[in-house]
Amino acid sequence: MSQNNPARAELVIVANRLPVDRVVEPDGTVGWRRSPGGLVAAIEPVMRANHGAWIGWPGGADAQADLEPFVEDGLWLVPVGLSAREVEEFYEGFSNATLWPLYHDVVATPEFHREWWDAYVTVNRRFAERAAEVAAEGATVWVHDYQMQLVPAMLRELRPDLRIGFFLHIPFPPAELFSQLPWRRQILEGLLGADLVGFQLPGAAQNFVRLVRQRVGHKTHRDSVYLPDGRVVQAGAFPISIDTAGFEELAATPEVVRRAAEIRQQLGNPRRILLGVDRLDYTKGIYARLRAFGELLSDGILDVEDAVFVQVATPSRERVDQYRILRDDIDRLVGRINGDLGRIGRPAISYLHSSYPREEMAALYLAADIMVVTPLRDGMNLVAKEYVACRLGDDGALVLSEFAGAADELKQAFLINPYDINGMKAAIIGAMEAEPKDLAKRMRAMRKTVAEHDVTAWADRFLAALSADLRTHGKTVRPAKRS
Ligand code: ADQ
Repeated sequence: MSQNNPARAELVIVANRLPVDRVVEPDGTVGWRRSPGGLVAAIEPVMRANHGAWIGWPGGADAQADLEPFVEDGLWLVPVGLSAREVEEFYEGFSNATLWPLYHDVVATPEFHREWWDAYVTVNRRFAERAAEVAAEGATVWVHDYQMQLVPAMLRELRPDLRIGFFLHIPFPPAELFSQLPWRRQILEGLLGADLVGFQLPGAAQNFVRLVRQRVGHKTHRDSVYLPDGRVVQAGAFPISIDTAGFEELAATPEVVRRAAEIRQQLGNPRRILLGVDRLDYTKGIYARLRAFGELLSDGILDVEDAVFVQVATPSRERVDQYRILRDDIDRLVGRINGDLGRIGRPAISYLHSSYPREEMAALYLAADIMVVTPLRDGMNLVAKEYVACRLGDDGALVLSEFAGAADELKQAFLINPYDINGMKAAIIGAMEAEPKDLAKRMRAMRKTVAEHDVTAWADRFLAALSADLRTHGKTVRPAKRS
């Protein structure tokens, strides 16, 4: 495919990032490396079945970079470049310092800057124009996440023939918070360009429909919005999931089992291993969780001989101020807890910034007796589901925040309020002291949930709902072939 004479795709994915990273080799040649991620795994099969195209930013700051579409490992990828200023204003600014905190309960203060908004509009338009070039007549376009909320309406204006779906991976806030946004109406109108607007939870869909009624003035009934031109926009909940079978398989391999035993040994064979795995993000509740663990040690309820906390925290968005501050705060807290409460060869917290391959993640999940997932607000939280999928022996315990989307499905977890440190301490001890029979009952139920609702089912369900109303469209999207 060339830019001037494009072949057209029947299914087009629009997301902020391409599923590959652009790497410049020492000799100056540009190459691509697959970036691991749930979204690629979810969408890849359906993309292959439909000869789909994926539009996204390849990373880096060079709007003029080599932006010819290309095929990588059978996937048709269409890069959209961003200038250094756009990375700052659209990505780090409006996406990650305005929308991200606003949509996560304002746990950090969102910043509102008019130049950032202008960049958001410009970049969304570029993505919409690219999608309009690439999509075949009557094709389906699936737009993803908070960075791209204006794309649906911009694209509909360019290509009214398309079927357009939008899925938000993060929470959608209640009207009381969303209404702070100076550009609230434009965002709602942007989303209304889609035929189907999907959220992680039913409450988020309700927030959206209520806001549309209040702020845009359209008629609504339940999850439907009736536009003056006769078009109907459907909202709904489509809780995302993981490649459950893939994790189950990994957790059963002798290498992963061996590695899990090795991790235990390297940690000094403590009676209990607690584990946290998160992007280093202030929404994930890492600080309060480690504080709770530190207090259990300083109160004398736990001893470093009994329990070690492994916290994997992958640095992210490091150019955004709030993230730098958080990293410093957690570094200091871990230093203090280890300094005050650790012993030689026995740190209280094993703190790791690395990014790991899936095999190592599975080994960590297998090694952990208690998985501690305590976000202050989280769209879903895939880590909780990955842990459950790996517990083939129906053992282990999940301590889970009520404010993670995953809590809606994983009801048998030890549910906590992440703002309540004493409650969190009690839940950790409760999980540690629970009878194996109780743990097995809980884990069995949760494993059943993640086995029945995996990521392929999620993508199929969304795309089926998107092609459900065929009054004006003769085409449907083929479901992914199950292997
Ligand atoms: P995230 O905020 O990134 O996702 P999460 O759902 O937990 O959060 O997904 C993180 C993913 O990264 C998991 O698959 C995990 O295994 C992986 N990961 C984390 N640390 C890693 C490390 N050190 N090495 C390797 N892999 C690591 C956003 C929303 C979530 C929503 C997802 C999907 O914020 O609420 O669940 O999108 O919609």
